[in-house]
Amino acid sequence: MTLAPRRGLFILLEGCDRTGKTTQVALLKEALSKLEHPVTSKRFPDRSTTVGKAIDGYLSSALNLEDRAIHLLFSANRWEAVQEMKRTLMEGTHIIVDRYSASGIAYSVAKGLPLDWCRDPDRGLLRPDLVLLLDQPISIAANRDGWGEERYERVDFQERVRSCFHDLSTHQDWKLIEAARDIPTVHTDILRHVQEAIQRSSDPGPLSFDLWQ
Ligand code: 2DT
Repeated sequence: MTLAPRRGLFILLEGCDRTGKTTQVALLKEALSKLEHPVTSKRFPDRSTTVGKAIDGYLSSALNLEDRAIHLLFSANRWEAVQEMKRTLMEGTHIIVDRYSASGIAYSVAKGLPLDWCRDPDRGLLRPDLVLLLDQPISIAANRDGWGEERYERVDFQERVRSCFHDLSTHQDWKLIEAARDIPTVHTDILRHVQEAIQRSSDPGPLSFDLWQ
């Protein structure tokens, strides 16, 4: 009898714009690969799908959509990835994800949409095993080169997104990562949390399709 492999962990990095998520996802992936953990990464929005192309048009301001319509497209973009993510995790590969449902909620709540309404379309999605919230004062991000090029890069808006991330994190066991430090220090901190999670979950149990439930 062949035993099924121990399933992979769904590791999520969240945070406001320019908190270094993309850099940290790449470093974490490299570090876990070196430690011989099967690992892959993914980011949302996934702009490669039909839904993702519409989202990309919206983000680059080529397309205008109602706030609720774009919110539902972001959610659909996560739902359409579920089967592929499930397969990858069940094969024993960890997935490091750059943004997910919390971004969906935080950015739409920052536009003024009600929290419950924002959460509803994502109810029952695959739940992450570990959430790392990269956090820093918005003034630090706003001093980075190129700030203001993206649709959402405005200080007042990002302040509201940050505050929503904080509200979401208080109800859950998220790890708050102080992102205003040098890249290797932040990486070491993240890797420590991830290694602890991997060690803790010698048997991570079945996948949970109960996000926000
Ligand atoms: P990147 O710059 O990280 O590609 O993000 N966003 C993202 C939402 O408004 N809702 C969502 O559900 C997700 C996943 C955050 C592009 C922008 O899209 C926002 C920034």
